[in-house]
Amino acid sequence: MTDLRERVARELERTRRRSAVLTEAVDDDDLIRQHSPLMSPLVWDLAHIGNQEELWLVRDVGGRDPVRADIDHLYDAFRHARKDRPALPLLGPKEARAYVATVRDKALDVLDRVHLEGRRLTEDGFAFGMILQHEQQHDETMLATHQLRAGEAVLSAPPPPPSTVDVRGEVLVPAGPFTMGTSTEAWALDNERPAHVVDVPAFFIDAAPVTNAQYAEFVAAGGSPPLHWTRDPGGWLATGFGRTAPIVPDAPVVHVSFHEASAYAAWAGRRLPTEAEWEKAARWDPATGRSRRFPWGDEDPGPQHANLGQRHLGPAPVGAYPAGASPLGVHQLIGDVWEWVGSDFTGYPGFTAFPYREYSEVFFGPEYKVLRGGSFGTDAVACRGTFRNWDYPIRRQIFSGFRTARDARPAELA
Ligand code: AVJ
Ligand code: FE
Repeated sequence: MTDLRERVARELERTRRRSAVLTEAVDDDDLIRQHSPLMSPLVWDLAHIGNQEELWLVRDVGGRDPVRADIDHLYDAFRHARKDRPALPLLGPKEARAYVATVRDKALDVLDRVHLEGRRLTEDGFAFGMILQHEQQHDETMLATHQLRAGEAVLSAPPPPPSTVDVRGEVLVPAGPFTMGTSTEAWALDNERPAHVVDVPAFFIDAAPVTNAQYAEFVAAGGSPPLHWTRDPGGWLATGFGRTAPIVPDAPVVHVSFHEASAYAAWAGRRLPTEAEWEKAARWDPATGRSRRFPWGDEDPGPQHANLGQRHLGPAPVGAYPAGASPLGVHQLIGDVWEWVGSDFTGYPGFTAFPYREYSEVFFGPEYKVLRGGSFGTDAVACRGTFRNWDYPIRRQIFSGFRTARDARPAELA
């Protein structure tokens, strides 16, 4: 139990340091400005992180008095669209920093004192895990805002590791049932639950995400370039976080929409994997028939497994993470780029919203497509083999790429 509380406190602290980097890298004027109508001002994300922490940990779990009930409406994502947020009477940079620090002190006090057992919201520290993942999700959103921001580079990180193995072609995933989703992962969110068996016909899936070089061929054949690409006499350039350089041919393509990903797949005579196919490729262990937490097994992600956590500011080349491959030899399913799959965002059989409908359920339906596996901008705590992200199919400001798949033909299975 103390272990759990210590782990939560450590992760809250580590995550807050990242939020601080993302909001201290720019000046006050930049923090309150809107860098794209698709995104909130960074100072909105910061206070919203604190407001969610106040609502769930201080008020609900802790039963404490509100810190700032008067500002709840400003930071309710359903009350004001992102494009309207700059015009709101938001907390300024100094006030927002003081607010999140006050809330954090109270949340840590709640963490020290609250009984975690006997209430589903706090069992295994769920509410703390949810709020931690919420902040990490906004850290990725803020990173996407940085990517859209014009001007000098303000963030830096070492380059991703080089490729060490040759990864190419496709992998056969044999037909049969597998367990999709989870009923046991303590901090899994409602849309990942419950575990259920899905029978998946045999299919082939790319051993790696589609690369810049592969995607550039599609662009040459009439496809749309990804966001942040510009043409140069010598080839394509990509701008990342204020730095422009030639595209890395063997790195996964990033900043493509679902529509562009689908068009590429059709051009290549293939299709996007379904969500069930993606998860079977990522979790199914052919030796035991069991579904694992990650492609490499049940161990939490380490730097040897996957490009996660904003350690690097871009995807690593294909073949950079052999230790993260699945038993069947599918690479880089976790980290690098979110992967569009060909499925709508819907609830699994037996889904129940928890702890609030607005996290997932209100987004179920055909308007949203699913992305899997996390990106270089996703924290390891907010990324699992079962984790589901979603967005509108036209969106490409997120760190989105894809891989392709196809049905297996009977003659290929003999
Ligand atoms: C899961 C990334 C689609 O950013 O809209 C953050 C996460 N939900 N605050 C989003 C989320 C509420 C969500 N995504
Ligand atoms: Fe949020």
